Amino acid sequence: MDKLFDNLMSFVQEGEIEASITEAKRAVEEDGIDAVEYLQSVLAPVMNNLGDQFSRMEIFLPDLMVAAEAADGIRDELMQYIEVASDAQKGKVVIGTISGDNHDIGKKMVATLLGVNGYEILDLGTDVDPMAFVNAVKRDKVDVVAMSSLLSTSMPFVSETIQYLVAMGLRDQVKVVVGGGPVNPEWAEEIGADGYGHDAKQAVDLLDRLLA
Ligand code: B12
Repeated sequence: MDKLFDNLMSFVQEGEIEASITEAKRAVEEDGIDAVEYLQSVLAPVMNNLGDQFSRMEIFLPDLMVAAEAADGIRDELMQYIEVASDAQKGKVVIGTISGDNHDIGKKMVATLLGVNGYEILDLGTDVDPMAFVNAVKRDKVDVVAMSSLLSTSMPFVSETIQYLVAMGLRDQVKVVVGGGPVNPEWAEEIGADGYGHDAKQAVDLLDRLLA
């Protein structure tokens, strides 16, 4: 995986979006790497590494935007190799990135992996208003509300969503799970969520456990 990480990292750092996508495709087709494994073990670490570089001010926002475009392109390209479960019977999940937050790379990865593992996914996108999650519980009878928050400034809206669910008598009908950079298990417990997932794989394990 180290070689694949280095390959992808160098293309992304050079801002070579097309070459990044071609490299991901090559890894799957020629090296025989499983597409989901590539997303989890190559693309995610590359993005996280770039995040660290951004924090140290070694790279800047335009670099991140190019990286995000490459990540989106790679995910779209690799979808053709990923078998989404046609009998999505494990449960229905509404997922979204909370109000004020437009980060969606990780959220899409979680949605993809849950879909692959037999969950029906209703993806509300990014910058999702708390009431939109509440409405999905009311209207669409979802089993799980999954909220992603990458910005500390948006975290209060995650908590607000749970408070609305409680106030409207809907909290007992659904499981609520949370994830994203600044989120941790202690905070998840504090705001009354049912669980926290550190990555997309953990999200699947968490839902399997909660809905068992
Ligand atoms: C890419 C990126 C961007 C891209 C986003 C593109 C896109 N379409 O998503 C762009 C360039 C647009 C961007 C913009 C901004 N960003 Co930004 N960004 C990042 C970066 C580098 C990577 C995020 C990412 O995609 N990681 C890879 C994915 C795979 O990981 P992930 O998102 O964490 O998701 C995994 C897990 O967290 C988990 N997970 C995620 N969601 C969920 C949900 C559930 C339910 C579960 C169970 C699990 C789960 O599973 C995922 C898959 O494994 C992070 C740094 C970092 N290390 O996180 C900063 C970061 C999140 N950004 C940051 C900031 C400040 C911003 C801006 C405000 C910058 C600015 N000054 O304008 C804007 C905000 C715009 C907005 N309103 O949202 C800060 C946030 C700080 C904070 N704690 O509040 C970070 C941490 C950078 C930093 N160190 O300062 N950003």
